[in-house]
Amino acid sequence: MSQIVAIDVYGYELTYAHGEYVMSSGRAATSQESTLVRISCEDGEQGWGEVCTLAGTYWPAFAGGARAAISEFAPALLGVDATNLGAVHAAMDGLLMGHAYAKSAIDIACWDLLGKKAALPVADLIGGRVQADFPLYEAVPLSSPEAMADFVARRSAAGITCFQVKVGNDPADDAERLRAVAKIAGPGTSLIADANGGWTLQQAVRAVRLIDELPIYLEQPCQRIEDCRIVRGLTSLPMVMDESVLTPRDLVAAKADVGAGSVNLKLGRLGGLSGARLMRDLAVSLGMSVSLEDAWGGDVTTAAVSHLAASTAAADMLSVSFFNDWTNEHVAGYRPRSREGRGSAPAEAGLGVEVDTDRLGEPLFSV
Ligand code: 0XW
Ligand code: MG
Repeated sequence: MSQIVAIDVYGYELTYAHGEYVMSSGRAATSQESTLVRISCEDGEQGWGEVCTLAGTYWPAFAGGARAAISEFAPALLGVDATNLGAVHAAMDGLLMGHAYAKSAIDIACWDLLGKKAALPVADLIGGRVQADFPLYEAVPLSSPEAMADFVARRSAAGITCFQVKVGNDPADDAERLRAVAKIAGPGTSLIADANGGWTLQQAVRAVRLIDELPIYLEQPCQRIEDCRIVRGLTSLPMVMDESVLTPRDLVAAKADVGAGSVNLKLGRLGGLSGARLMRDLAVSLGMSVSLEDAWGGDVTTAAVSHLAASTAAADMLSVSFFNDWTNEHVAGYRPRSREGRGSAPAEAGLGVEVDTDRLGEPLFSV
């Protein structure tokens, strides 16, 4: 039992480590607004969570929305037992429907707290540590074929063996991008072409005709799940579903209707570690592999993702990202830290990272 007595909400800026981050449909940014929450309990225990939405056009969420939603339900969390995740979600859901991304930060902080109380790393609480370490992927910002091939060459030299290649603009140009990257990628490297739903159905039909022979996965070619199903029917490329999977029902549809063999699970879209663990276990039981991450984030997000990945069997995992390698600002001493393209989860209790509040300034607000 750890009754919540205070919630502090901090904002900070995360700049992209490789210049400009570009996705389909002209979505581009050099920095993102992230939100950290600290939950304090009457027994002196504290937990940290983070949510970073990737601007306001990646999914229906934005930094100001996360902060407004948290300020809405935070008062209802005072007095709630932070180690009782069911009670925590009931308190939030009782005030606000949806807004899974805002709830995600609170959920992660409560898992951190529960782990500290139990003196166990979060990985031990959400399935058990089954991987000591795991390979990390990095996204290749959408650019010219040459610049994208150059990114892959540079980051391959740093030990990265999986790349998510951003596409989803003109299909002929995208095919050039993918060919350039496939040419430079080593034999042990996996490539995932992620259109982020940027192709119309007609564009996606043209695209798969041009890229069908390449050794790549195809992620979320179109926005609508029914368009992805049509595209899957026209290509032999293995498919990954991302943006359109929000619920267990969507996940079953991704497998049964679309024919996707993998799903990209993001903490913020699923209400935190609780929702992501549920979807991870469901995906694995459906025979699908999973990509594990969030939309964006810093050290705290990376720590949460590391525990989810460490508790997922290697055979069930398609990819994992450590966003603290993609961003320059480190609120927890740049931990967890990747090594030669591989990540691992901290061994300490909870998330296993210490946030340095001196790096954050004053909270945006507290309840
Ligand atoms: C959310 N993203 C756009 C950020 C990272 O590049 C992962 C990615 C995705 O869509 O999978
Ligand atoms: Mg994606």
